[in-house]
Amino acid sequence: MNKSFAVFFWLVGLHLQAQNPALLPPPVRYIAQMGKFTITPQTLVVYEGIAAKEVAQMLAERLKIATGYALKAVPQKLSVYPTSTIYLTTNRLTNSEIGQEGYTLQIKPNQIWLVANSAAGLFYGSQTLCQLLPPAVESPVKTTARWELTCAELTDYPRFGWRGLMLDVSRHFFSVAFVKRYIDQMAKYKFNVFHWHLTDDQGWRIEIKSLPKLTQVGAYRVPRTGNWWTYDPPQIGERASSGGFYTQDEIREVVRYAQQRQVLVVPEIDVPGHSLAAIAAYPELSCVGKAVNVNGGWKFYNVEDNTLNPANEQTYVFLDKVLGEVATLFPGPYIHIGGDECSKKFWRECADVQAFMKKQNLANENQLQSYFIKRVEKILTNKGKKLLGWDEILDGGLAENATVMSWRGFKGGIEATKKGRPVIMTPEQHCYLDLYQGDPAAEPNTYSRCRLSDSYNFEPVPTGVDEKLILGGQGNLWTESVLHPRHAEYMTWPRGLALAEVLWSPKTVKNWTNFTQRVEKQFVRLEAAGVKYAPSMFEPYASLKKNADGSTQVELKTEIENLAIYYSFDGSNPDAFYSQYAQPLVVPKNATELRVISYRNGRPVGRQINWNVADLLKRSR
Ligand code: TNX
Repeated sequence: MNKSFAVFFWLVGLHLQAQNPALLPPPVRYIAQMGKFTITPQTLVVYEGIAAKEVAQMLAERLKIATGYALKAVPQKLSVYPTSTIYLTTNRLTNSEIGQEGYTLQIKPNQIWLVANSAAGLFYGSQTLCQLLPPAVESPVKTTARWELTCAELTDYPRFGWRGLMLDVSRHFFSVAFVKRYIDQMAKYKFNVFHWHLTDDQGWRIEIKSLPKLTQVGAYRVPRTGNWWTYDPPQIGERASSGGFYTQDEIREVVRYAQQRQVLVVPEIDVPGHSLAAIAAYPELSCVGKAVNVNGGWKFYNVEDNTLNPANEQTYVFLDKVLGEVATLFPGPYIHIGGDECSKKFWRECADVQAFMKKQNLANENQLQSYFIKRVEKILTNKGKKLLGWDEILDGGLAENATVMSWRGFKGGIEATKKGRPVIMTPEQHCYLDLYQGDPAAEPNTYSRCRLSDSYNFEPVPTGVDEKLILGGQGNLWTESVLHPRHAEYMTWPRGLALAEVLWSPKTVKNWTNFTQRVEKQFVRLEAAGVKYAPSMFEPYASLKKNADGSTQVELKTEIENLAIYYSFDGSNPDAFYSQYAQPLVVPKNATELRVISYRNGRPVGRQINWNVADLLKRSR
């Protein structure tokens, strides 16, 4: 090749690379091309195949809202369309590589071709298409922008079939409107499972028509605000005025809404433990049989009996009714039955339960729990549903067809795969969205730690495990300390972005620095959509460094690279004219406060963090 030609192609290559989009999750393949496609008031969305209709209409609607153009989705009729047409089709030959959820996207100057084998593939392709447009496309109202897409060819499909987020609506109740908004956000990042934690000790949130007290009594508790587990129990005469539940119509509405966004809703009815709200409604279901209050965040574990009595036939009658109604409301194959953290204390102390165990030849309470779960599995099988449970369902012997959700690390999941059972990995150290994501001094009260990088470093398939048995993974938002919907968003994003990428994209694309750059671009989109996110990845976090001479120094780090940290010990607010952190700090004598802030390119990023020095020095490490 002629030398100047080579230089020309090298320059073109550089140019295309520079335009590489910030897709999150990144696709399997993206090849940029010359030229641009522009959305104009005349742009048509054309669909071919019945599966494409709803997705095309949703895409047209979304583009219409953002651009203000009267965009329409129309069925394929003519063979030639005006310039600027977006075609969605399931009727064309695609490569077998993309499977049921994949798609190919060809963006040319006058046409976009989105081709898939199913509505799901088209839906994910249209999410990608929107991410290739300016952030203004996220806005819920008309905005101005250059509605251009760089020409490109993409091939994309997910690594895992189960890409979930769980929302706990028991500890704190969240409205239907918020749940839909949450599902909307999930769908943009190609999550496809919404695990709805509907019952727990702190509230029963789903209407069961044959057991009305479950929501009349079980959905409400006395109101409390502050730090969970420190609250006062109900005072005499105090009304249980805080809570709520979803009617069956509302449940159906959410299920339909999720379906349109290719999201499977998996309901959880948490038994035999975590059942205090049900027992508050029907006290005869517990071994102790005593009247109890729905818990509102005061200590009760092993004090009040929150477990269903597995020796009482009425328990199974109850479950048959509950799961019968749940099964008709949720068309998906799975019902999650919890199974976690069941206290065995009340079973141990109950004469009826002990006699029952003897009769059934059950050697211990774990075997009794396993007996219980197996009976629940029978109930579900009769209703055409599959049992899913937390890894405690392994204790005492796994039910025959169960799927296991591994939360106490990977251990339970690995054990289940050895029995040939499918697993969803959701280990707390990577997937718990309720834990601290930054330094506790800057974050709302919670416990333990799961930083953005911890979520990003999640690898769902442990070495030596059969990959086929790992259905995928999931982030779990427990809401003991999440009272406000904005806070639920703050806890979910950006850790949800990390999980979206881990669960969708090929393992080979993993690159932390590149990921954080794309996260920053998504922050702009989240802002455009009005969704709250945590800026914690910019902020310093402190740990103590013990020196050989017995002295202690404060070490500061940030999750993302190349930030300058400025600090003060004098109680004033540092900026870029203060000392810059370079090495672990010796706390000056009599200093009571350490204040720090991150800068990049001369501008502050993230929030200022203030530590009380005495508290900081109490940290073990
Ligand atoms: C453990 S994870 C629980 C939940 C809590 C969560 C808090 C699991 C199956 N059980 O009940 O909300 O920890 O992080």
